Amino acid sequence: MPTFEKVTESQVTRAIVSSFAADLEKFAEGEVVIVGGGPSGLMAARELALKGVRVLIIERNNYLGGGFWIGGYLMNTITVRAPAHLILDELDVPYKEFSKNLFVTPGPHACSKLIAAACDAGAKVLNMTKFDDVVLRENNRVGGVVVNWTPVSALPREITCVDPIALESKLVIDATGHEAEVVTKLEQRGILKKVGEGGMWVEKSEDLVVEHTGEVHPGLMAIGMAVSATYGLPRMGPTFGAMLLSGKKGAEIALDLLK
Ligand code: 48F
Repeated sequence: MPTFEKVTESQVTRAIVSSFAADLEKFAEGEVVIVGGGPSGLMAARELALKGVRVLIIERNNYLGGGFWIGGYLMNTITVRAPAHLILDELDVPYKEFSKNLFVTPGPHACSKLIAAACDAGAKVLNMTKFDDVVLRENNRVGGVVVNWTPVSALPREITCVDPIALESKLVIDATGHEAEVVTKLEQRGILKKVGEGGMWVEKSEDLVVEHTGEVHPGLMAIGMAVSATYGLPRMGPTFGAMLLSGKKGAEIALDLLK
C-alpha cells in the first residue's frame, strides 16, 4: 500500500473553512434556493443545475434524501407507478415490475443515485441548515431565505440567542414535504392560505400533486408533498413517482419564471 503524503492539521482546517466560505459567499445572492433535500427537491435541483442554473439545497439534517431512503413502515422497498419509472431509467436506478405498472426499487440504491445525480449536475448543498424565515420584498414578494444552523435552532432561545443569516435568491422552492414550512411562514403572516394535507388516496393524489406543482406566491414555488399540504390534496403514502415528476415539472416552471 502507498503511504500518505504529508498534510498538516492546519491545512485540513483551512481547506474546509475556505471551501465552505467560498460556496456560502456565492449563494449570499443566488438564483434558486430549494428548501428540503428529499426526492422532489433533489430532482428539481438536478434538472435546474443541468440547465446551468445556480441552485442551492438547504437541508436541516446532516444527510440528504428525506423520505426516499425507506419505502414506508421501516421497510426499504420504494414503489413507483408508471410513467415515473422512466425517471428511474434516466437516473440509472435498477428496478423490477412488481405488478402491471407498479415498480419496486431498493431505497438506498434509488436515493443514493438521485443524490449523486443532483451533485453531478452541479447543485450545491448546505446541510444542518434550517429554514427559519423568508426575505420579503415589495408587495410581499419572496426574495430569499433566512437560515440558521440546525443545532442553534434546536436549542432554547435563552441558551443560543444567535441571529440567523439571509440568502437572497430570485426564486425559493418549498420542498419541505408534509410540513410545507416555507408556505406555512407566509400563512402565519396572513399572506397566503395553506389548506393542509388530505387523507390518503393513491389513485388521485399523484396526478393532482404534479398538476398543482408551481408558483404559490410571487418568488415562491411548491413541489412534492408541500403541494399537497398547500392545496389540501390527498396524500399518496409510500409511493414516490409524483415526487420525482413534481420535481421535474417544478424545474421547468422555475426556468420559465427565471426568464
Ligand atoms: O419529506 P421529504 O422526503 O419531501 P418530498 O420531497 O417527498 C415526500 C416523500 O418522501 C413521502 C411521501 C410521498 O412519497 O409522502 O413523504 O416532498 O423531504 C423533505 C426534506 O425537507 C427537509 C427534511 O429534513 C427533508 O429532508 N426539511 C423540512 N423542513 C426543513 C427542511 C427546514 N425547515 N429547513 C431545512 N430542511
